[in-house]
Amino acid sequence: MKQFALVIAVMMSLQFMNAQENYVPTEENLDARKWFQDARFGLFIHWGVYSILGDGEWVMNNQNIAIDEYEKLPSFFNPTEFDADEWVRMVKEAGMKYITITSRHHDGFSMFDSNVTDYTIVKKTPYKKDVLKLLAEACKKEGIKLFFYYSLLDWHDDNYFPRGRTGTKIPGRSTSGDWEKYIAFMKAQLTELLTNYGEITGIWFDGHWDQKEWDGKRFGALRVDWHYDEIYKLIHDLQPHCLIGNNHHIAPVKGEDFQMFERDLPGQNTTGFGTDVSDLGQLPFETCKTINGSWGFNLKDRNHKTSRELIQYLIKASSHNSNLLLNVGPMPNGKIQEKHVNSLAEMGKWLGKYGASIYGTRSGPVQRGDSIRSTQKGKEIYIHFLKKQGGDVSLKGFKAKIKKISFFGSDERIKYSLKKEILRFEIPENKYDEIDTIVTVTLR
Ligand code: JFZ
Repeated sequence: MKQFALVIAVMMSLQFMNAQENYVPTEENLDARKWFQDARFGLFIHWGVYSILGDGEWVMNNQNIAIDEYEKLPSFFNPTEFDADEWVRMVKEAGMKYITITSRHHDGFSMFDSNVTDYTIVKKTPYKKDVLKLLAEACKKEGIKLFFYYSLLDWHDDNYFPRGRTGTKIPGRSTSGDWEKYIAFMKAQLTELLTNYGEITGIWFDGHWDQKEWDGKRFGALRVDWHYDEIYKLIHDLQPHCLIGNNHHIAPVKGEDFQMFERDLPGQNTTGFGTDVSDLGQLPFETCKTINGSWGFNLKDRNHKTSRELIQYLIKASSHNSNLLLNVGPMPNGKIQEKHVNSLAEMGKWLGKYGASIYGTRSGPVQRGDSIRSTQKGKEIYIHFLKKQGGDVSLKGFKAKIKKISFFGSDERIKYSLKKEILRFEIPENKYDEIDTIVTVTLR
């Protein structure tokens, strides 16, 4: 019986996954993965015509806005204050190395010039400009890498049929459609995105889960074939280095280049819909997180995290061997709310001082829940103390041979003892930092 289930599972995965089975990443791709892991920190941008309503990017679904009503939104999307250079400057000052921006979200509206649909920022808004093009140019000038978020799920397109689990109460959705045409449409758009905007460092897919059976508790089988084999191959053929990630919350699918986590650190599943620990793969990790509680602009969301919380989250992500993709939802005028701009500037200031303990590091050997995390780069181990605790520290299970210990950025040595794999030293009261007390252990 068990074997039978396994055979069925394998058949299903073959039928529905159709991964890029023979995918061998190119040299360029492996280099890009290394760059990605070293970068550690990027900006996520959720921006679309939904921003006008100030109620998040799911507003069409959450308020059940009919197709023909929603189609009025583009006619008043006019972000006259948008300044791509200003966004990129902000990103640089925050110490971020890349941007991932929504090229098309679940509402199906393209924030770029496309020849395969009229439902685009260029054809339907008074603004008329291709904001992705403007951003791509600004990024290129400043050496910031660019990723495009691309939704597989579409609440607007007739050919997104069969319908998924979401958007079922949106009035005006067609009752028939041609799935293969929808796949062809996505391929055409991805070709545009990977042809007209110079070097694109990655594509960030989302929406896979819309086509999974759901019994209110658990996801079941997938109902469609996403043709990942063809889509992933197309991307890698156009730009071999391009890093493919998919927010499907399952183990990596062949053809992908990084594994992403949503509102959760790798190995944790506090949201309940996150990736199972058993599905952690070998690819570079990225976790995405909001500054308040929303991805798209939400006028009433006051749940802003403090810069201390955000910095500590970045440290935790790095200690989990993961990047942090931190989100902002720009306003319909093209500005990013001041509170978020300020928090990013604070993070940048911190990274300006302590960046060596984050950039280019991998997970370190000492991890104690929320209070002590560590990162490592070569012979340097950075132990991050995130909470104030008694002056004497003792860390069990420390196996490496030590050359010296000091506070980050200082030559002054800290006295320590290392016996039976227990590392002991003292952090004096005046050395405690409210955000992060970093002790550098240099190995022999
Ligand atoms: C997705 C998007 O729906 C959301 O708008 C945002 O872009 C975020 C980064 O990614 O969020 C999800 C992902 C998975 C589920 C729901 C929302 N899910 O499994 O039900």
